[in-house]
Amino acid sequence: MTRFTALVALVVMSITILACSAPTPSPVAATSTPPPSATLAASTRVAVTFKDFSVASSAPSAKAGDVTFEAKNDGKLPHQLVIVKSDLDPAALPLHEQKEVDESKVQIVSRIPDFDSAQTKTVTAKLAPGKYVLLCNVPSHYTSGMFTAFTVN
Ligand SMILES: [Cu+2]
Repeated sequence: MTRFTALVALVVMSITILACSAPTPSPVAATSTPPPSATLAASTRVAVTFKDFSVASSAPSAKAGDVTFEAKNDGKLPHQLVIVKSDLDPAALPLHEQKEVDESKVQIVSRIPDFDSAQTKTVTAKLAPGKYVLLCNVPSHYTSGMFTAFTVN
């Protein structure tokens, strides 16, 4: 009983000493989870809205560098975001079997695979100046109008 009490006292003392000598936890928490403002400052953010069947971006262009695309599926069907670098007319990219963009014939910079209705997904890509097309390459979606032009300056 007395040994147990002594042990408890020792444990309590140790915890107190540890708590006093330990560095304050707030700077650690701050470095492990940067505030949202730091993320915003680090890269340009562009919202891209997907519907059945259209793609619309919140801005027509961005500055060269890291660009974060926040893709929101406001449609009923699953969609995807494919970022293509191309000087071609956005409506005239080479097709595979008249249904989808032939991905072997265009320069794909980055993509978000199929994401469901009501989901929002993000991808960050380092973009060089030039002309781009943001499109959905689910079969027949591009030919149904799911693309929009995007310029990087
Ligand atoms: Cu689609």
